[in-house]
Parts: sequence; structure tokens; C-alpha cells
Amino acid sequence: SGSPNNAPLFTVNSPNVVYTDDEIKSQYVYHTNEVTRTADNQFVVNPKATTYHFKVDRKVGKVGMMLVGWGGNNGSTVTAGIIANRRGLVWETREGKRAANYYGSVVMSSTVKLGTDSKTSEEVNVPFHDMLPMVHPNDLVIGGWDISAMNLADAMDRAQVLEPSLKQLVRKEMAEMKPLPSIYYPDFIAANQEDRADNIIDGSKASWAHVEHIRKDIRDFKTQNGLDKVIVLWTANTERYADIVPGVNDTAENLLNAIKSGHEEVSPSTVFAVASILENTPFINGSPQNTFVPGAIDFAEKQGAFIGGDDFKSGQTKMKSALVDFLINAGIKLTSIASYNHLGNNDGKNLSSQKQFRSKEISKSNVVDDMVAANQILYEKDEHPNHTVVIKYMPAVGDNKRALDEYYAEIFMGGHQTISLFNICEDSLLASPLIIDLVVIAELMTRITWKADGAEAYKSFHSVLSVLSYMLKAPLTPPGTPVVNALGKQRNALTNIFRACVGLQPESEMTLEHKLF
Ligand code: NAI
Ligand code: DG6
Repeated sequence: SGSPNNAPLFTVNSPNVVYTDDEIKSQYVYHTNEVTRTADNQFVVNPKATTYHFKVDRKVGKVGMMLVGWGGNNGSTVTAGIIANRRGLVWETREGKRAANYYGSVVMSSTVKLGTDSKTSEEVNVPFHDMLPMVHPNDLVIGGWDISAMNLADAMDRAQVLEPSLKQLVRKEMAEMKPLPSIYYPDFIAANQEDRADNIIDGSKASWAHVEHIRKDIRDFKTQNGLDKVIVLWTANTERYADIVPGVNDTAENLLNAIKSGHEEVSPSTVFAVASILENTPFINGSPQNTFVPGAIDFAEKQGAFIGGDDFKSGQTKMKSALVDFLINAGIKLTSIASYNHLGNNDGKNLSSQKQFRSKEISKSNVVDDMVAANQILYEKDEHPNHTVVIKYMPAVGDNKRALDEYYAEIFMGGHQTISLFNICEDSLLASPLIIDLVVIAELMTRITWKADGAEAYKSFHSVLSVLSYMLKAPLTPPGTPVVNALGKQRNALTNIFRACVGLQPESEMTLEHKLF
């Protein structure tokens, strides 16, 4: 659904929305409230209305997804999942038959309220995927790189995530899939990864030849598969943080020169980002490290290319960004969060190294700041709940991560509330649908343009795709703009921006039609 040849599931009947074969154009009034503070510390609110025009290109085209770290747990799992869905596979498990699905994908398995039925007054909800023309994940052409040469069928066995009966059905197709050689700078990932690095492009530090190599890989993949567009996504090992060094990675120009001169502080993920930016290919970072050093962000802005990151927000942190939002908005003073987890997959092995763990610790820790700062009844300025993050490598549990969280809060009249959570699941089965969502939404963003009222030309959204925040632990936002971590707000931003593209106001949930009669 959603392509010009395929009638959309819904159309909006309004003078503010125009559908043509090629485009959906909307005029949208964006309402905000500007607040000023008076001398005697009172607030004056000035409602403001700004008119924007949005244009959505309805031609989705043929889309490729290139994964860095394709042979890893996430890479092999998302590939098998897409193949299984594409072929409508059903397989035996000890609990009976299971059929391919996209559970865990906001795009494919969640719905958005469109309005109320004119006859019954019941809510009408439509699949998120039908809000605007989006690529169907079944149609994604998949490829990518890995420093391990293993084909995707063997990589799927190594991951130990999927049922044997399912693996059997996709094995032949996946055995044909082989990751392209990749760049490997041993200093950036744990030393314990060295034994799988047998698929490497020559050179152990950044070079312009590496940038050109990756660019050519992207171009070749596009040509060989007749693609209109490619999205590149980093789901390779967590790297250590790169030091931010003035003159090296602080501006676009310095970063490019640092790559050309082979500076040791440029990471593989930043080289991939620069190559993708040069190919005008959206690049998304699913790991926690600071791939987007200031020079990389500056470069993306200058080139007008899309970037998004950082670190998939799958289980423990997604729960945290929902639960803390609930507690603080309920007026309960959260005083500490202890987040412990152990896992036994290769991600856990890599994170058993201190510098790589530190990258993850940072992205897992900064996820409540905006919610705390928004409530100055509960918290003094700069006051924060205690927050500890522990990760342990336990090979026996494989991909079945165990995450234990204790939330400790102060309630009415000095009382205490303790909430304990114990979350167990295959980590890669939570992360794989996020990869799909990130790719589908990033692709859609390449087809949405906007202009201010009266302006001549349409232009793209800002290079930094903060609209992807819902799927990410440490959302990257345009420099100088606030980070939103609260899960509900992140989802509202996503759905309401897409509603605006078809001229619909945000869903207010006031349901006055059920109250005023
Ligand atoms: P994994 O260790 O199974 O896979 C990573 C793959 O990257 C490996 O196959 C490795 O050989 C490859 N690799 C390492 N350096 C490379 C390079 N320079 N170029 C190309 N390939 C390279 O890890 P997994 O579980 O797939 O996770 C991937 C990343 O996603 C990790 O950074 C992890 O922290 C992050 N993540 C995972 C989540 C999950 O739920 N599984 C959630 C949030 C983040
Ligand atoms: C253990 O913390 C390993 C990590 O890679 C996590 O599994 C991953 O970042 C997912 O974390 P979360 O907090 O979103 O469940």
C-alpha cells in the first residue's frame, strides 16, 4: 500500500491537502506557545501559529539496506527475519507452528489513530506503515560489510538466536550472502574480537583510500541491484569513544584532513559515516560510541546528508524511558535507578572490555535527564537521581540477556516505593525490528521536504534526524537543540510530524465529542 500505483489506505478530505500521482502536499498550521517571564517572576504565554508547507514524494523506489557488522547477531537475525517475512514462512517450534511477523517494529506492528467513525463514533486506527508511502521491509535489498568473512547462514548459527526449524528454511538463501571486507582499526574495539577479523581491507588506521573504498562499495551495491537509494546502518561492535581533539575532529575540514593524514583518533564508524555522507546516503549509528564527532556532524550539515544515532534503544532502556516518564509525571520522586544486566553474546564479550563498556555506560545513563529537569517541584536545579549501570559477560546465557532494574522512589509523606523489574529475552530479536524502523523512516525522510509560508523552494529537514529518537538510547539532535528521552514524547513527535504531512493536527486525546453533548 501507499504507492501511487497502490491506492493509499486513507485520503484526507481538506483544502489544505493535495494529492497528485507523484506527491502529497499539505499546508499545516503549527501551534506553539512562547513564554516570557515578567519582572515579578510570572509567566505570560503567547500562543503562536506558524504555517508550513510539506511535500511528500510518493515514489518509494527500490531501496537497499547496507549493514556494517552484517554477520553479527543483529545483522544475521534481521536478515533472516526479512527473508522469512518475504516468503511468508511458517515453522515448527516446541510450542507449535510460528509464522513470520514484524512484532517489535513500530512501523510494521503499531497503529495510529486516524479519527472517529462517522457512524459508530468508534476509534479508527490504521497501521503506522500506511500513514505515508513507505518502503515495505520485505522489499529491502540487504547487503553490508563485516570484518568476519563468515556467510550469513553460518553467522546465523554463530548467533544462536533463531529456532533450528526456521534456520533450515532460510539457510540456502543466506549461505549465498557474504559480507564485504571491512576496515578494522584494532584499537577501537575489544582485543577479544581479533580472532574473528579475517575479512579486512588493508590498513589499520583511517585513510582516504578507506573512504573511497567504502564509497565504491555503496555505489557498486546500488548499481548491481538497480537501487534508487541505499541506507547504511552501523550495527557493528561498540567502539571506544574517540577523543575530541581540536584541529583533528572538531570541524568538517579538520576531520577530512585527519582522515587523509591517517590520524589514529578517527574510528572506523566515522570513516563509514564520512563515506556515506559523500554518497548522500543516510547513515545511522546503532551503537553507543561518538561516531558523530563534531566534525562529522558539521560535514553532514555542509553536504546536506542525513545522519542519525546513537545506540538502539531496545529493552531495559526503552522501559526506563517509559517508566521514569510515568513516575515523574505522577509526581513521584525517583531517587535511584540501579540497572544491572548480564549477557553471553559477542556484544557482551566486546563490552567486557572497559573502554567499550564505557561507551555503553554513557548512552545508558543519560536517558532520564530531560524528565528530571522538567520537574522543579521534585528536583532542585542540577539535582539528579542516583543512577548505576552494570553489564557482565556470562557466555552461558548467549543472546538471552537478563536485565534487572531497581527503581527506588520517595512517595507521600516520606514513604518509599521500590519497583523491581526482571526482563529476559533475546536481545537481537528486540534490536532487529528497530533496524527496520530506522531504515524505513530514514528513507521516508529523504522524500519529505518543507517550506515556510511564502517561501519559493522546498528544502529537506535538518541533516540530524532527531525524528528517529524513539528507536535510540542517546538521540542525536541538531547542535544546540534539546534532547528528548521521554518515550511518549518521542513517539508523538514521530506520528505528529507524519500527520502534519497529510494536513492532520496532532491527536489531542481530548475526545470532546464524547464529553460535550
Ligand atoms: P555482534 O558482536 O554480534 O555483531 C557485531 C558485528 O560487527 C560482528 O560480526 C563483528 O565481526 C562486526 N564488526 C566489528 N567491527 C567491524 C567493522 N569495523 N566493520 C564491519 N564489521 C565489524 O553484536 P550485535 O549483538 O549484533 O550488536 C551490534 C551492535 O549493536 C553493538 O554495538 C551493540 O552494543 C549494539 N546494540 C545491540 C542491541 C541489541 O539488543 N542486540 C541493542 C542496542 C545496541
Ligand atoms: C548489555 O547492556 C548489552 C547492550 O548492548 C544492550 O543489550 C543493548 O544496548 C540494549 O540495551 P537496552 O538498555 O536498550 O536494553
